[in-house]
Amino acid sequence: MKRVMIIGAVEAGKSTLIRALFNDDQPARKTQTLEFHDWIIDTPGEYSENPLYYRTLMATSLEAGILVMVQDATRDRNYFPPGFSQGFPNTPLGVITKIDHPEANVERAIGFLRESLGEGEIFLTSAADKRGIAELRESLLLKISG
Ligand SMILES: Nc1nc2c(ncn2[C@@H]2O[C@H](COP(=O)(O)OP(=O)(O)O)[C@@H](O)[C@H]2O)c(=O)[nH]1
Ligand SMILES: [Mg+2]
Repeated sequence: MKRVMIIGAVEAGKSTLIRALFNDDQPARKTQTLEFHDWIIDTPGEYSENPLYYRTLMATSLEAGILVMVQDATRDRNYFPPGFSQGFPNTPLGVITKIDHPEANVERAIGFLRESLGEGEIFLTSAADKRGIAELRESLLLKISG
C-alpha cells in the first residue's frame, strides 16, 4: 500500500485533518517530527516553511505515493514556493482546510494552491463540520490501493 504524505504550513490544520480522516475527534497536539499514522505521514509545518527542511521532505516522499499539499483557507499567503509539487516524485493533490471558519476565503486559497500544486485535484474540507472529509478519504484510499 502506498502512503500519503501531508505537507503545509504551521497550524494549517494537517494533524487535525488526519484525525478527521481516521474519525478521531481528539484535538491534535503540535507535530514535532515526522509521524507515521498507518497509511498517512504527518509532517511538522516547519518542514514546509523552512527550505532547510526541503531535503527531509524529499527523502520522506520516497515512502509515499501521494503528496497532499494543505492550504489553510484563513491565511492570506502561500507558504509553498511556486511549482513546489514538481520537486516530488508523488502524485500531488491539494486540500483546503477550515472552510467552516468565518475568515475563510476559499477562492483565495485555491489561487495560492494552484501556484504551487499545478494541475492536481483540490478538495475543500472542514475538520470542524466534516465537509469534504469522507470524499477525501475515499479518494485517497482509492489512489493508494490502485
Ligand atoms: N475552524 C477550524 N479550525 C481548524 C480546522 N482544522 C484545524 N483547525 C485548528 O487549527 C489549528 C492548527 O491545527 P493543527 O491540526 O495542529 O495544524 P498543523 O500544524 O497543520 O498540524 C488548531 O487550533 C485547530 O483546532 C477546521 O477545519 N476548522
Ligand atoms: Mg501538526
